[in-house]
Amino acid sequence: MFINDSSRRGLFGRFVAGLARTRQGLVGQIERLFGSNTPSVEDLETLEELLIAADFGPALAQQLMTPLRDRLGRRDLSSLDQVEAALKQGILTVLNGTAHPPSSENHQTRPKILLFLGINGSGKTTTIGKFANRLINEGGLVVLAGADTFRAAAIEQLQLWGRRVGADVICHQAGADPSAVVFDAVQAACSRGASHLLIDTAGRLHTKRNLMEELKKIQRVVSRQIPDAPHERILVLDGTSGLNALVQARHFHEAVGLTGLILTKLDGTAKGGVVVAIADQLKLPITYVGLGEGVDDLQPFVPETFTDALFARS
Ligand SMILES: Nc1nc2c(ncn2[C@@H]2O[C@H](COP(=O)(O)OP(=O)(O)OP(=O)(O)O)[C@@H](O)[C@H]2O)c(=O)[nH]1
Ligand SMILES: [Mg+2]
Repeated sequence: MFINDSSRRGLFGRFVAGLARTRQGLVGQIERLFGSNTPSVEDLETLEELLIAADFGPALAQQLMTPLRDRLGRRDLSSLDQVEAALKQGILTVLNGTAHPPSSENHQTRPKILLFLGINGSGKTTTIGKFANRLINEGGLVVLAGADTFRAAAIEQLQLWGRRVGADVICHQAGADPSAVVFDAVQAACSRGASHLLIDTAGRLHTKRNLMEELKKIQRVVSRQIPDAPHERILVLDGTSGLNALVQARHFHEAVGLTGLILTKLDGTAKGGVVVAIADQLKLPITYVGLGEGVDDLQPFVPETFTDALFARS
């Protein structure tokens, strides 16, 4: 996705608002800690605890602290600005160390097929609605597949999003075989000349073997119709579920080979450090983040914007 200067400024504002809780919890405390006095060894201990409390995870928190401790030892760390700059740099290095997401602009095949996965309530259906809206605003023709045939009202929820954003929805009755829905949806997307097919799946616990097998079956059905599809396999993670997200991601990655992650509900948590922990541990690209429930609240994840917004002064 091409992001010009003015949309980057808009993006920054959204990240500033969406990360308010994490910023208050983490950066607010850092300002109190280092605002008026020279950093001490004990202050750096407290900073490490703050990072852990914001869900950066103990290993990453320690890793981020190492350069700060070295600098303090060399008497080269004397102000809040220096502490923040060093921390920001460390976070950015981790975020920039992940794999690059597959480029959607250069994608030749139509339709491009994206499979959305995740545990119950992580935000899959909402994310699909918001994502479809983005694609349609960019001129795309989008079809949605209601392959969550399990949860009551899941099909209606997707249909509502379809009407709201202007996307066709292919679905069967509740209780139908999800693979059969997906088969029909691929046919429909091809015959309608759709640019994208977004597949909504039922929430599933990563520990349930049969449900993970069902995902593989969906994948097989799609790839039999279009050999290199599904082109993206995106895990939707609830940002408020903390480091649990790491365990989920590992299981889903093993089952389907994820191409990217979307973290939702960052607006609802003071533990936004989980974004950095996930990037550090999994090295999978975080493509978008959910910063609210509204149709415009799915935003591309730009590491620099994330870090700048995290440390923005009000
Ligand atoms: N604040 C906030 N709420 C969100 C965000 N994304 C999703 N939600 C809310 O999270 C709840 C669950 O979202 P769904 O999209 O239904 O989640 P799901 O993964 O499809 O759930 P199942 O299909 O039951 O597994 C809804 O109330 C959404 O409005 C977000 O980025 N921020
Ligand atoms: Mg759903």
